[in-house]
Amino acid sequence: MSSHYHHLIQRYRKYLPVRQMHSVVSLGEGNTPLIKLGNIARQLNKQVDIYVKYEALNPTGSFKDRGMTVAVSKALESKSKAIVCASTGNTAASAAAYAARAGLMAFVLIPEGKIAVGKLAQAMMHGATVIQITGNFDEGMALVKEISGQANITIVNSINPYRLEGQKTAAFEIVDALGCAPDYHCLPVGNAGNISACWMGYQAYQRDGKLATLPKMIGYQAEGAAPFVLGRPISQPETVATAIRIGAPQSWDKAMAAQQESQGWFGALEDEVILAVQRLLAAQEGIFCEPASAISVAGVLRDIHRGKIPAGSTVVCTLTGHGLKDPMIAMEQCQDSVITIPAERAALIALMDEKLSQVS
Ligand code: AN7
Repeated sequence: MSSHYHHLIQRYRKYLPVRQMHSVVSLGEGNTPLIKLGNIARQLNKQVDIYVKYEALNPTGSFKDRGMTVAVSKALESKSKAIVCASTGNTAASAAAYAARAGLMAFVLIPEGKIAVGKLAQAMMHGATVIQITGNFDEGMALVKEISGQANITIVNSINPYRLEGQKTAAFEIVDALGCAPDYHCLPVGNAGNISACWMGYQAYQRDGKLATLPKMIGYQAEGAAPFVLGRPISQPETVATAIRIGAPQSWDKAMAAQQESQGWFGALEDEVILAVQRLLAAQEGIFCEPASAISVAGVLRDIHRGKIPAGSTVVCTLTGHGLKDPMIAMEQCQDSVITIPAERAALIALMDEKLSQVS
């Protein structure tokens, strides 16, 4: 491997189904930081090492780019003219960007009024045909599946196997960074592609002799959109975490297998808890992720508290998307945090003195 990082297909080509390096469509995805929590971890009543895999630092701000680079490279190889997906937002943003890069058309179906504004802006700026449907993600997904088989159009949802192939590289990077697998790998679960992909990655490394023990895979869902916790799909998912507002996950069997084979579990968290932990990560760790991502840390904190995750454990939480994706939800939570003063020295000093006196 060259010391200069290019992209994940090059770094992990041995494990990926891409053979023609010249047709790779890349924006420099992967190689995201694994950050150890400090202030939050110190406040626990147990010693647990919690790392976050900050997938927000992918080119379009979410983990989707890992899968999209492979899926779009393969679409180009197979002479597709267009890509299509249903999306709660991040897949649409990623598909739009990689299509722009590849010179392909992108059609993205989004649930009307239920996607974060940053994601919508991305899809629009990258020139995708943005199609709002008067229905939720699951209905959009069903529609996309109905048009599968159309000549020259490639579906880039995670039912496209190349998406999961690319996304499994997150597990490789975690093992490469830690030198082993974590004891627990916790992820938000929507369509359930990512938890399935990471499990594939750990298994591939184990087969290759790079890993002695596998992690337990833990999937967290929002209370109003928790089909894995209920054990069946639901028709009206609802949550503030619009990214994972999904009731009929496409990778059901794969995710179930990951949980069962790894002896992990699924859990559900309330919207208020998700938002509180989103704020906690931002305010106490300097890490800004979107609500859907915060659920992984929210779940871990709860399961440490409940004793399901014991002292001495090493935990990795995937922070799947950037906080900037959803500025509205962030602003709503911090309504009163901007202070207006006259542009005068005395007013500024008075304010700073007051604030400083509150901490000492
Ligand atoms: C930030 O963009 O499904 O369980 O259409 O955007 O692999 O679906 C997004 C999912 C977690 C869940 N966190 O991952 C889409 C879409 C964020 C996400 C998930 C998504 P999967």
